[in-house]
Amino acid sequence: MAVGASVQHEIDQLYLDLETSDLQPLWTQGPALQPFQPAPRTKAWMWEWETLVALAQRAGKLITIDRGGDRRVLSMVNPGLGGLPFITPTLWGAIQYLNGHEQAPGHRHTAGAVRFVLQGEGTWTTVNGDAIDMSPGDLILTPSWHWHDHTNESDDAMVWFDGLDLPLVYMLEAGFFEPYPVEELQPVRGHNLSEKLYGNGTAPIGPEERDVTAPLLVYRYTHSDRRLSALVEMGGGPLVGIEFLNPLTGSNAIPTFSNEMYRLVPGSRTMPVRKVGNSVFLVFKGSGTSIVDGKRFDWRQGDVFVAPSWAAVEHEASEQADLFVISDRPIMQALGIFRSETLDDHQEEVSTFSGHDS
Ligand code: GTQ
Ligand code: FE2
Repeated sequence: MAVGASVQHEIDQLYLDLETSDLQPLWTQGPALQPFQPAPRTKAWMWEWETLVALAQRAGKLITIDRGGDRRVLSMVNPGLGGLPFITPTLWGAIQYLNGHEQAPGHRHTAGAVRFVLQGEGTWTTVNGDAIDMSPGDLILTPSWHWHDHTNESDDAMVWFDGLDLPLVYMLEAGFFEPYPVEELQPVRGHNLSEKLYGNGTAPIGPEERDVTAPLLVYRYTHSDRRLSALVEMGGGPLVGIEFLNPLTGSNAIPTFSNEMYRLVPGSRTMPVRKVGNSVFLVFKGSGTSIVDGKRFDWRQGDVFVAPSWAAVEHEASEQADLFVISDRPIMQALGIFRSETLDDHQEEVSTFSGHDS
C-alpha cells in the first residue's frame, strides 16, 4: 500500500524514535524469532578422542594447575555458538586431565556438574567431605553449591569428561562461585560415604537422611553394565538405556540435565527420533554410526558428539557400544515445552561429518 510522503516521513521518524527509546516493534522481527519449529544455531558436531587426549596431554605437560586456573579443562566449543566455550546453549562438555600426584583445589559454584571417568584409577573427587573413588565408566555428581576438589594419588594421568549446566546458569545470570577458604583441600570424612548409605536402592531411616539434595553421589559402571546387560537379555535392542536418578525422589540425579547410558547392539539401526533439547553423547565403549539431520557421524571410543534440539537422530553400532548421554530435557519438561517424535523412515545420508571441512 502506497502511503503519502508526509505519512511515510512520520513512519520513518517513529522507527528512529523507537530505536533511541530502546524499543523494537514485533512486526519487523521476521520469522527467526518465532520459527515454526526449533531452528538451532547449535551445530551437530564431533570431537575425536585422539585429538582430545593429545591436546590434554600437551596441556598436562605445559600448564600447571595454578597457571591454568583451578582446573586443567578443555571445553568443547560448538562452532554455532559464536565462540562461547559451550557445547550447547545449556550444557558444558569438557575433558579434564589430572597428572599423577596432582590435585585440583576446592571450590563450589551454583552450576551443577558430573564427571564421567574415561581413563585412570587411583583418583578421587571429594564432594562435601566424601572422597569418591573414580574408575572408568563411573558417574560422579558434584551438585550445585557442593564443595569439590580432585586428587590423583596414582602415578598416571587421569582423564574424565565433565558435564555441567554452566551455560544455562550463565545465561540466567544466576552464577555464584567461591574458592575453598584455605589452601588445603577439604578434610575427608571418609571414602564413598554416599554409596555406603544409599548405594543399593535403600536409605537409612531417619528424617535428616531424607533431606539431602543428592543422596547418592556416585553411580558405578559395574551396576550400569549389569542393568544394561539385563535389558539386552530381556530382548531389548538395537538400543537399551538407563537413566541415573536420585534414589530418594526418583527424579533426575541432577535437576537441570539428564544423565543416561545407552547400550547399542549391532545388527540394526534405531528409528530416527527428534527431541526438543540438546543431547551430548560420549562414547565410552565400542564404535558405530549416528545420523544427525542427514549427517553421518562415525564414532569410536572416547569420541564426543552433539545433537541439537529437534534434530532427527538414529544410531547403529558396528560393535557393541556404550554411550554416556547428557541432555537438557529436564529443563524442557519443567517448562512444559518438551516434545519428541519418532519418524517412520530412516534418514537419507546427505553428508559425512569431517570437522570444519564438512
Ligand atoms: O572440575 O570443578 O569442566 O568447576 C568446569 C568447571 C570442571 C571442576 C569443568 C569446573 C570443573
Ligand atoms: Fe568446579
